[in-house]
Amino acid sequence: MLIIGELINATRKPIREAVLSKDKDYLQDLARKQDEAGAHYLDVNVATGTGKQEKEVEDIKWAVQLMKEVTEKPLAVDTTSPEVMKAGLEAHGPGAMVNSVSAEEGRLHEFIRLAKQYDCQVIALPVGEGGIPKDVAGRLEISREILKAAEEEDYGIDKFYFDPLLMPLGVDDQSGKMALEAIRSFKAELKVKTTVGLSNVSHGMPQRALLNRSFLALALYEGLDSAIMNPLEKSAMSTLYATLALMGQDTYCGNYLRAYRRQQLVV
Ligand code: THG
Repeated sequence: MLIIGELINATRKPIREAVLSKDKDYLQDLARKQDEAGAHYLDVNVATGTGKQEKEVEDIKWAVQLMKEVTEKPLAVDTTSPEVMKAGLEAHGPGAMVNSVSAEEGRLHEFIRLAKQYDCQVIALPVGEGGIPKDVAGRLEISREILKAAEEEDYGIDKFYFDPLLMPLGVDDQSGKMALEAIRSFKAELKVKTTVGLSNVSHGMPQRALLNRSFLALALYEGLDSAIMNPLEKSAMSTLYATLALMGQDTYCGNYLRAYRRQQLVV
C-alpha cells in the first residue's frame, strides 16, 4: 500500500500562506513529519491562485528543492499545468510521480511523455474534454483512452495508478459508493493499480477523520493500491494497519505489531 502524503497543498490555507511568504521552515517541517509518519511519496501542489504561470514555475522549483533538502522520499508533483509539471520534474530528477495525467487535450500525451522522460510513476485521472464523468461507465471509458495513449507512447501500465475521482459526500451522497465501484471496475476490467484522494470524501463534513478512515477500509477491501492521504492522521493510519492485517496482507501481523510498539496505533 503506497502512501502519498497530502499535506503540502496550496489549496490549504496555511500552505498557501507559507508559499506566498516563502516560509521554508514550515514546509520543511511538514515534509519531515510526513516522511517520519510513513509516507512513501510526498505530494506537492503550490498553486496559490495568483494566476501567474511564471510565479508557479518558480514556486514549484523552490518547493521541490527545499523538500529535497530534508527528505529522500520522492515527490508527487500535483499540477494541471504542463510548464509547472516539467519544471517540477526537472528540479526533482528521475523517480518522481506525475499527479496527474487526464484525457484532456494538451495533457494526455504531453504528460505521459514527461513521465517517460523523467522515469515517473503516474496518477491517471479519468477526466476528459467533457469534464468529470457522472458515472462509473464514463470513468472506465476515459481510463481506456489513457491506457491507449500509454501504449502509443510505449510507457508501461505498471507505472500507472488510476484514480476514481472521489467527490465529497456532502456534495453527493452516492460519491463514496461510486468511487468504490470504480475501484472495483478498474481492478477487474482494466487490471490496473488504483489510488484515491482520501480526504476529498469528508470535505465540509464533521468528524472528517471518521469518514476518511471508514472509506479507506472499504476501498482497501476493493483492492486499493495507494492513497493520497494525511499520514499524520493516526486514526486513518491505524485503520490502514488493522485492515491490511485482517485481509491477510500482513505476514505474522508484522506491520501491525511494529506500529503498536512505536505507539502509532489508536483506537
Ligand atoms: N486525486 C489526485 N490528486 C489530488 C486529489 C485527488 N490532489 C489534491 C487532493 N485531491 C488530495 N489532497 C488533499 C489535501 C488536503 C485535503 C484534501 C485533499 C484536506 N486536508 C485537511 C485540511 O486542509 O483541512 C487536513 C487533513 C484532514 O483533515 O484529513 O482537506 O482526488 N490524483
